[in-house]
Amino acid sequence: MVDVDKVLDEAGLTNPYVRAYVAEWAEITGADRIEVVSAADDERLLKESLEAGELLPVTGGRYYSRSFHKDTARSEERTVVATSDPRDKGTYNNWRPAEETVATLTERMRGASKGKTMYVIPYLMAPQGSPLEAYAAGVELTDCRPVVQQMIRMARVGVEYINELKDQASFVKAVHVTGDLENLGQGTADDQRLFATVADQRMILHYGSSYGGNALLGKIAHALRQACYDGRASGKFLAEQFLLLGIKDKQTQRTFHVVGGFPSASGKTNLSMTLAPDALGDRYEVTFYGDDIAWLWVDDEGKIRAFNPENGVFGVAKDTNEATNPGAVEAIRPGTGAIFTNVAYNEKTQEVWWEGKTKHHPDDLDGWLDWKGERIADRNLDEQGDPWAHPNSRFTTPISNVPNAAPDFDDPAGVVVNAIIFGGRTRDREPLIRAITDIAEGVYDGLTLGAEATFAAEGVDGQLRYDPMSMRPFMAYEEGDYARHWLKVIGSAKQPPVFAHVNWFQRDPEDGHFLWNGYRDNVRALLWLLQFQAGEVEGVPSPVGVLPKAEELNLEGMHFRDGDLEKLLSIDVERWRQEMKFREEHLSQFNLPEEIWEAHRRVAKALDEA
Ligand code: SPV
Ligand code: MN
Repeated sequence: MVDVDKVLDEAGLTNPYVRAYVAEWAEITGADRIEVVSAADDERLLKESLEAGELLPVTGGRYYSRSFHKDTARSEERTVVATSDPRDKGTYNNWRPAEETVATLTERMRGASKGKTMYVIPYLMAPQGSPLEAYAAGVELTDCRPVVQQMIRMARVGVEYINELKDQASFVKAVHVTGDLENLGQGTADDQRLFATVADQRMILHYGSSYGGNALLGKIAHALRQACYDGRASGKFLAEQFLLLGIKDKQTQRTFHVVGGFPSASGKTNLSMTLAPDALGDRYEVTFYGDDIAWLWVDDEGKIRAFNPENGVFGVAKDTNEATNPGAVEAIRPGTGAIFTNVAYNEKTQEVWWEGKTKHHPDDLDGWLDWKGERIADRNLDEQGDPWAHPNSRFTTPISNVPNAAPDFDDPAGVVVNAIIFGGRTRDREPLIRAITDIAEGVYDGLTLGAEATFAAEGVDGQLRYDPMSMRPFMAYEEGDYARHWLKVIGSAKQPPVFAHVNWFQRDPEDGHFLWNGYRDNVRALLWLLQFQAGEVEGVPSPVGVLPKAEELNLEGMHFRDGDLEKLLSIDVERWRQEMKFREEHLSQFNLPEEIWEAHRRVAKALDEA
């Protein structure tokens, strides 16, 4: 048996509630050793992992990790939210009763860390000193060392964050046990993996994966699922899968802040790290706060404020390059200590590569291994077109490495939110941008957010896979209550933000070309929104929001084919009427407040009369 008290004393871990929790789970998991870690241990832990072969060196002091080949993404089917109140059961949260879920996981974890070290990671999902600190502290226990190195990049890690808590008992218990990855039956009827957020006990129990999205418990499980639940339980805040960026007008010295929800593969990371287009760079500066999560609350003056609870970026590597995301390329350059997961690795030159990093893969195949660790030069003819990197391969790097990180990204007071945007990937119907000033209509728009089904098998062509507020995989309680909570929080602001829906992906129906250039030019749509909110432009009303007039957008340096701009700034009423039927069906799954149905009917009526 480990002498838990001795280890915790030596680490200076004084919080009595944390000590009791560590002792309890050390006994259940049966770990041979316990080690309390802080960010200062990073270098030593990296060295140990390199020696153990868990990490491989990448040029310039960076690192490579490969996860088990059946363990490369979040598993939504195996992820549940458990509480003791059946009213928390929603459409998307895979609700389970708390008692049986805790019992099942305790049994799976019993003795499962035998022979291993249990790392104790005290962390904070917030800048230190924030008004939401009571919801941000956690202690992850993990039997996987690379999880520690990733957590050090993604969160604030160290005993000081939990020793100094005002309410010593207010931290999330987050237990991660890897399990025997080769014998868990991933994807079969007898799948042993289970990832549970026991929300009303503020406890996270994840068993059966070492992939980031399932194993870095501060990120998805705590800062989204648990915080989504805590936000409503406390009545104080919203925790959303949103980006957060700033746009500074150097002429007026004003900075605007935008948060935004985008379903996966809709360009959220690229937008969050974008720069101003060259033509507007003298006047505007875009700054980065966060690519994935924002917590929002109303301050004492009635303003909506937000911060990014994370300290790093866990980004998709695929298609990251100078053109799509120069900020990310900078943030993972030599000298950043970035960790790459499941990309291709050259064991001779210690380089990494992924699809879209360069136009073609390296010509010389010598030394290259694919994401499974198999030699690319040895591939059979029929395997030659297979990707080198896993499509969900990732890079992990702290925000401080992002070149345009906002100077105040670490400010515990957060920043004032001027706009809340939603954006899907829609080939027709959705204009470039439509502004919404009514709060219920804005929340309604978020609830009907979706991404187009990519394959015919996923649904009717052009029909959306709805992803309310981009929170579908992270919803912690019933969606109607979620809508009520949104109306309550945003409705209590004295200066409510403007809402907007954006779409960078409209295509020409004939030859399929994109009508809008995208990338940095997307900032132009946001600039219009901020001017609209300030009353400097008025736009044109439509049944689904206010659209920009062409002359109100700053399009300096852009070129359009005939008719494209008109299409980007108008709506196809027939397509919208069709969409309203799908929306009705989608919303009927939830126990929605009347305000949301009223917003739906208002939009439907305006479309009928258009
Ligand atoms: C997502 O999947 O939305 C992510 C990455 O942000 S993961 O941590 O894998 O969930
Ligand atoms: Mn995400």
